[in-house]
Amino acid sequence: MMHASQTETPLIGVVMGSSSDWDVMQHAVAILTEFGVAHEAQVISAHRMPDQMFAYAETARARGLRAIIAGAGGAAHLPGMIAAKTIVPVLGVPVPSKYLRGEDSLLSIVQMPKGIPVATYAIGEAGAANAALSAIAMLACTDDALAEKLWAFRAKQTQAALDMQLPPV
Ligand code: RP5
Repeated sequence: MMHASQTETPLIGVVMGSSSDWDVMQHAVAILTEFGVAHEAQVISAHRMPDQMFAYAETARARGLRAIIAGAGGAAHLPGMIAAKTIVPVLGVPVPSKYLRGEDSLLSIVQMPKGIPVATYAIGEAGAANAALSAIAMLACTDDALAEKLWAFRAKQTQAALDMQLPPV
């Protein structure tokens, strides 16, 4: 059964190789939701449903997607193979794996051949959230309201760091 969710006319696609990736990839969706960016999220497996993966990539640009956040674990070929079939920017998120803790995912995603880029993020939750923030930054190049939201997000984060207290020694 495919996990799928969608807000109206998605600008950002979030795809992942398995529903087991959701624990990590939900952090990308949470950021997109927080910023009010129209998005869709679904399971697309490079190895278990390659035809659907290619169809997704081939139709992405015509459907209006401006970036695709793709997360996968282990032999994480999903971001690279989507990138091979579309010119929509692909942001790859390495999902932690059971045996190699995501180092396999990271290397599978990051080491792309020259000519087919995948922007690769940190392993896990930070990578998923940052991929969404990068996608938002791309949209903010031509969307002043979104740029303001991004600056407000940064300011809030800065204030939180300024307010941090350490326990007495
Ligand atoms: C990858 O295999 C998925 O992205 C997932 O991270 C990993 C394990 O998938 P499941 O066996 O949990 O479905 O394709």
